[in-house]
Amino acid sequence: TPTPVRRALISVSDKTGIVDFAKALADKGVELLSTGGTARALKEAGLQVTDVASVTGFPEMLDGRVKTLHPKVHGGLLADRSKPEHVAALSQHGIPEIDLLAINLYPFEETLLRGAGFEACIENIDIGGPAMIRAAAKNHGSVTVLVDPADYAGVLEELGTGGVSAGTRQRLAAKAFSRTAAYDAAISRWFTDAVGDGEPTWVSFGGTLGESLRYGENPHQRAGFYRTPESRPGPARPGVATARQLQGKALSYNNINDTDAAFELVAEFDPNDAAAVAIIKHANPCGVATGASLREAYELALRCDPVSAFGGIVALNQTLDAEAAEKIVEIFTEVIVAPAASPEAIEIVAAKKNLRLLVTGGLPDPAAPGLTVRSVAGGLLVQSRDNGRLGATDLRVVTRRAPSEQELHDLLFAWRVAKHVKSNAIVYARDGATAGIGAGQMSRVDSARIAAHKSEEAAKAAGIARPLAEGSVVASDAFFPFPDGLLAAAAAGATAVIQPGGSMRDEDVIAAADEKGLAMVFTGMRHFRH
Ligand code: 93A
Repeated sequence: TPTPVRRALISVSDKTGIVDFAKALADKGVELLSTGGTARALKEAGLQVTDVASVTGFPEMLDGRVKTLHPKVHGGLLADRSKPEHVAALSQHGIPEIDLLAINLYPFEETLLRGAGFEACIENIDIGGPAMIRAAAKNHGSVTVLVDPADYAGVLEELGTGGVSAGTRQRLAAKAFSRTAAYDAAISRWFTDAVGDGEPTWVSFGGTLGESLRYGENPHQRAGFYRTPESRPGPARPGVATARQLQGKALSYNNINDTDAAFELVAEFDPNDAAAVAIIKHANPCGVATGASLREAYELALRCDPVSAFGGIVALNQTLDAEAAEKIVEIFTEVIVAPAASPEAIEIVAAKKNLRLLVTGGLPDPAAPGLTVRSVAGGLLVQSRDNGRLGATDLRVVTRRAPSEQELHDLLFAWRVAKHVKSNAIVYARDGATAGIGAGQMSRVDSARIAAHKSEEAAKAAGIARPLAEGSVVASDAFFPFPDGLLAAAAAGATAVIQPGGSMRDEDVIAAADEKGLAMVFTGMRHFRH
């Protein structure tokens, strides 16, 4: 049912169209309440207006910070007229019903855009206005809320036919909540930025500036890189672009995507424990290894799949040094990313003009919270980041044989790598280095076989008599639905297994492992990645 309007509260910073609107309301017999500046403008136009201060019994105070924040105002906006108790409470406390709120907020965004200083921006954060908007919008069953002068005319028209319809009140309430949400988003973006570490950023009000990229995943696709507002150079944080490019060609869409995958992976390994290197192609690792030095780790990572590593992305968990740089530049590499680089290393890389060298200032924390976003037809999929991490005490031994200390070490290494391999992921590892990786297959047993095949090829290329996977351990990002995948891993020479467990046929899989003399641990955690 349409609600009549007997009393309206008008409080606007942007006075566009307000005198005409208020006049039209007064002509319909609507009583006008208003705040200081608005009341003055309306009185000057010859309208009869009640000051809010005379309703609340308080003067506007604290430079106007407190004008409408009072039960006499909020009671009138929030009382549900269909509830007799609400109506009774208003009359008991002498609170006037407010049927319509016409309002717009202190011009925070405009103040920001004209380049005002911190204090001026703070002073232009409206508190009472959003409170009233939200009160009126919540109570749209009884109250009409107008946050946009463009809506004045339509409401006047409806008032001419007896009242504002429920549909209009709802639509206006939705618009009102959108307005307060956008207003607060603008404040939070600016504030977060203002209290940051002082670097100029790319943030412009209303969004972030995108850097256009030459093309997308393929040359016929257009692309850009849009930084999140909090993204600025500084210590690496997950989900935040902090890298500085020291040299090389402009980064492509695929470079950025792959470099991100490479660096997130290598960050799994504490630089204080060991040097670690990951080589990435198409967002999957070709090889990952830890070592006594970056050079050693790089050589071991490269050994895992030297053919695929051609044109890859190399990520390091420690400062790039000359010894590692010398080795890395021997083959064609697209990007090197590291927390830092020594002057000698920078000089060595400089000989390869196109090679992109990125330094980040630190490593992202794999355990940190955050969000990932992906687009699908019709919307966005958002999820919390896969920040799951396990230690030895989180593992449950399910076989007769428990893993040896060395196996346990390698199992955890393989598990950390598997988290960063597209599903279905199978990772063989030995002595802190991957020995065969099977990625992105629709069947787990295929991934196990591909990883084994790669370990044979890698051994041949390195002149090693037996496949790298022999005597290795194996990680599976999700449970083995049947024993076949596990048997394929056993056939490849794996001696221990890490996997989530939880299959209907866990018993069969465990029995197969026992039969082959394998040690197996369950993580209770899955690491799908698509
Ligand atoms: O300073 S406030 O945060 N505190 C209040 O209690 C309050 N009530 C209304 N800002 C408040 N307002 C805002 O004042 C309104 O949102 C509107 O933008 C402005 C209108 O002030 P005036 O009528 O004095 O020009």
